[in-house]
Amino acid sequence: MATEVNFDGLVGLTHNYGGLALGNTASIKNKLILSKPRQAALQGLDKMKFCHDLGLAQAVLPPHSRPNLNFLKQLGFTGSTEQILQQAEKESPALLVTSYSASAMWTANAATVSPSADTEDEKVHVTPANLISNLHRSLETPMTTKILNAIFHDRHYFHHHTPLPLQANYSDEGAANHGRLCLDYDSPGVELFVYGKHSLDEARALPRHFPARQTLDASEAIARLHLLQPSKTIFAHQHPRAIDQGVFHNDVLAVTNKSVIFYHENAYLQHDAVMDALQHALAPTELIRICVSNEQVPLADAVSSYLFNSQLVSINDGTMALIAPQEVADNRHTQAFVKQLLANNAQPIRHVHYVNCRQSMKNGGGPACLRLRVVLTKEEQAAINQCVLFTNDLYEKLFTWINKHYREKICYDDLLDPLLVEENYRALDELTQLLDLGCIYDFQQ
Ligand code: SUG
Repeated sequence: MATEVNFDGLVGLTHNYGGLALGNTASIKNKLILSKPRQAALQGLDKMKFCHDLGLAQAVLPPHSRPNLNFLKQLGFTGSTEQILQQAEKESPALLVTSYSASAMWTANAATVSPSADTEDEKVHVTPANLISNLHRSLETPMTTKILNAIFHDRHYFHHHTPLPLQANYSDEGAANHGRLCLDYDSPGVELFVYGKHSLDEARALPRHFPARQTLDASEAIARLHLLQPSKTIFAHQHPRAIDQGVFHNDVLAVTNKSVIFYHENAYLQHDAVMDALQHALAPTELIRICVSNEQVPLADAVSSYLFNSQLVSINDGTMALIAPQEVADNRHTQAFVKQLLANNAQPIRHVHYVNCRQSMKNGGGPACLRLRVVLTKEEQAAINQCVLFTNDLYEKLFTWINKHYREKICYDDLLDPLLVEENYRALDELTQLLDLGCIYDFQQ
């Protein structure tokens, strides 16, 4: 028996709107608006509780320590914490904001994970994403590597790879560009890798305005490292026009679960060929395609509502549910589509649940961005750190912890406040005890 466990990122104490992510329209639009870290963290926690109450396996990943003072020191800022922050702000407000980013909350970008049913050595393979497309996100990789090693520590079950080379040819954004299709979680699956560019082939279509964040070279390397069967591994080209309209990750336009792929017709460059390849690799299991046309949901509405960034999950009664952002209910196109979807009994999605994750959405992170899917057998699940698994008790503890430590609001000037740094240390120190993570943060050394 294998289960899909969703590892959600706990929103960090310095959640803010830096306007740092080129190609992510929400991030750019909301640059430097007031952020509400406590509300953001509670919205994330509520989503975890909702999934847990639905009977899904849920777990949590801790935030990273911010500001990242080592990063600022590496760039030549010196002195006390206060002096480092003041110098950085004087020279480059963007660098100051970068050092404070809580972007590790979007754990769909933490790593690519292949379940043991798909790999030749029958281990779970994990490759942390290098996230080199954006400076603030690239700062996550060393800490993410440490955290994943601390949680999935048993080498008998888990094979950890180092992140890919820190070079543009190998730009990798993790599970946000990776999907899996299978009959059941424990049967061998087809892994789908979606890329926006190929380093060696200039002739391929590239976006004109925004960067393509995932390369084919990176995806191919991960498939090799994870010992996947070539006949069950499909590489698909993301549509460059979609990237230019704000689809910076494939999970903004597509989501898979078991044998279902739910996607927008503009998600892939040659979507018929991609679907044929998936069906061929998945046979004899039938691929269930739920394709949404531009006419049903215009691309701009798909991006603003994040319909496809819903979590598509299997419920114990054998049906599927979509856990969608509240914005889907508020948009007339997506609302009409959902009505149509639920009226169609020929497909397995029987419920659509709405969750409020607006604080994250304003930075371009929907429900599916906030979670890393890890398919685990019973033995593998028993071999991980048990304290990160979500229970009602953990919910109560995290609820109290957030209310005790998080600020209600953060504006740009607060980033110069050394007290915020102290608060962050105190809170994370307590969290490592709550989650039994040991001393994983630099400030604990
Ligand atoms: O990488 N936003 C993130 C959102 C990630 C969403 N993840 C998935 N689609 N899986 C990004 O663009 C904005 C940070 C800021 O501007 O402060 C940011 O990094």
